[in-house]
Amino acid sequence: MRIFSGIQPTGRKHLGNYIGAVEQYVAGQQRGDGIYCIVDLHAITVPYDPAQLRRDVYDLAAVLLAAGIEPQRSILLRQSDVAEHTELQWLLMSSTAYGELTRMTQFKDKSAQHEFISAGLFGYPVLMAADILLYRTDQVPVGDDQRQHVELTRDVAQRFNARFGEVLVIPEGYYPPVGARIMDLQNPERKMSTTGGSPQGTVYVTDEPDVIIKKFRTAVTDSGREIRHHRDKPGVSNLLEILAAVRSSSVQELEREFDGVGYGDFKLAVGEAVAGYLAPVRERYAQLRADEPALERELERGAQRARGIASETMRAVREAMGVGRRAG
Ligand code: AQP
Repeated sequence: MRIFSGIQPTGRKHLGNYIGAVEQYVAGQQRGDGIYCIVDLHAITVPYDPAQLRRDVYDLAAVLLAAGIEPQRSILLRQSDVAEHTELQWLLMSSTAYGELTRMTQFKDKSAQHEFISAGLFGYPVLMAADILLYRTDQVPVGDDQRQHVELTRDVAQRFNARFGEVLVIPEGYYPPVGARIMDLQNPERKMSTTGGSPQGTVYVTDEPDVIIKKFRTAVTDSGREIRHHRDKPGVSNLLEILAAVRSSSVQELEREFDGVGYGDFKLAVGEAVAGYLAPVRERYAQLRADEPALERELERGAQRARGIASETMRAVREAMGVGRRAG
């Protein structure tokens, strides 16, 4: 089984990215062949600083390796190193409806945040579809916010196959059972986010343990006393999900364990658990990040392996679409 996912090199990665995505990449290595892609071409669809983008790619490569992506086992690559991603995006544009793209909630949210709305931002979901379909992916581990994009990828692939023949593999989304949508600690009605969150409500993978504990101690809960997962208790429910994810236990077990415990002690317990969970990652990250040439070598090795798979898919796609010289 082939597993593929992309992740943007934008700023520091937060606990939502880590639990909802990165942890799933590491676990995916037990189920199949993983391809994990640092999607720098997605990052340029909103205003950005070129020098910072290069640094962000290395930061993220170090986070992924520190988390447990094994480059001997999985492919870790930088999207822009494999030109087939953008070629396939263009070819898939003709199998994508304009109306579909206008309905993407991420496009609506992001375009409301910026004065200049790039055409790249509009085409973002097609590039994501190309990333996934290029590697004949079976499974895509992502957080809940990417559900709509994965569904679009499936629709585009099905439409392509119906028109040009059975060339593309139809992928399935894979959403973690707990932690698919980690919420902002200060505003538990909104997802923890790189751009839309509150500083105190966003826990970063590289935060110091005391900073993490402080963020949890000040997390918003409610005026009740019960530690229970319920729609009316978004703050407490979020904390229960976070703790379940980092301890690999279930929300129900935790409800029993914390029955009768006060919110203050509960928040401290979650903060300490998260700080302990991220501490080894932060330490390995610091070592790996210090050696940029080694990170670059890993990315180049990953790109070489990825190109082998990508070029085969592109041969089949071009042939089916009647584009370019006839194969063989
Ligand atoms: N709050 C979240 N809970 C669970 N999973 C999440 N993901 C993002 N937020 C949460 C998942 O992380 C992966 C990488 O997302 P990305 O490449 O979009 O990275 P980002 O832009 O830095 O993440 P954000 O926070 O989602 O940015 P904003 O909100 O600014 O657009 C994906 O699999 C995603 O589902």
